[in-house]
Amino acid sequence: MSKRVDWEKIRLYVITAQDAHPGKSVTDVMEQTLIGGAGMLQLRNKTGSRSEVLEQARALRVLTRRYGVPFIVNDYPDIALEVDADGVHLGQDDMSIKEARALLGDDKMIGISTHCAEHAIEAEREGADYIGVGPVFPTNTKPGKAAVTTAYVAEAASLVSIPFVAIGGITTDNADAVISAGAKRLCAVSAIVGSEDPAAVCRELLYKLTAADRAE
Ligand code: TZP
Ligand code: MG
Repeated sequence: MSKRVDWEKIRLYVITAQDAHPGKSVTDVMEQTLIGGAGMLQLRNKTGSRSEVLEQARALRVLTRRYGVPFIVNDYPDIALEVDADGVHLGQDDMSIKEARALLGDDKMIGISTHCAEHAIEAEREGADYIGVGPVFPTNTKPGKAAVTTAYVAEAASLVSIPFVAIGGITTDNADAVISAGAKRLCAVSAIVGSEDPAAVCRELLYKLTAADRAE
């Protein structure tokens, strides 16, 4: 697998959380999301050592290959390369897309978090393969970050032609509003991996996305 991924199949992008289920490995929790239909996974570990992140990345690479879905590593392009992940996810304060492209080559995906129209336009111009659009709603996963609201989702839908995923505080209760604003793809952490039944939450979110397709 490489950046030649089939975005039609990627509607739900799920990101890891550490310690969401004490006693269960991140890999076990993420397998539940794949059983529920997640189309792409990201390892995001802001607290662990490099060796812990590498170990989790290796395990998630094996898992995602088994399910045939793309796997992205947040923050560590070197680990993305080492485990042959499908790409890396950057924040606005990380290395530039150009620098990441020089490290990763043309075959890997580069995604970047964006928080306003200017970020989205720049990301597309610089060659990002996809963007995150958010946080749509306030979220404890990114505390202190102002919510961009569904207004930015609607703006992104009309501004960029690369795929975008709406992210930030998205739950089964508010997903319809995000989809109505123009999101074809959703991304979530806590609503999915913090749930007692991650597979069921994935199915519900995917049902909402495909119901919106049918209504088009
Ligand atoms: N980037 C923008 S919002 C966010 C990230 C990583 C956090 C999303 O987590 P949650 O728990 O789905 O709100
Ligand atoms: Mg980062």
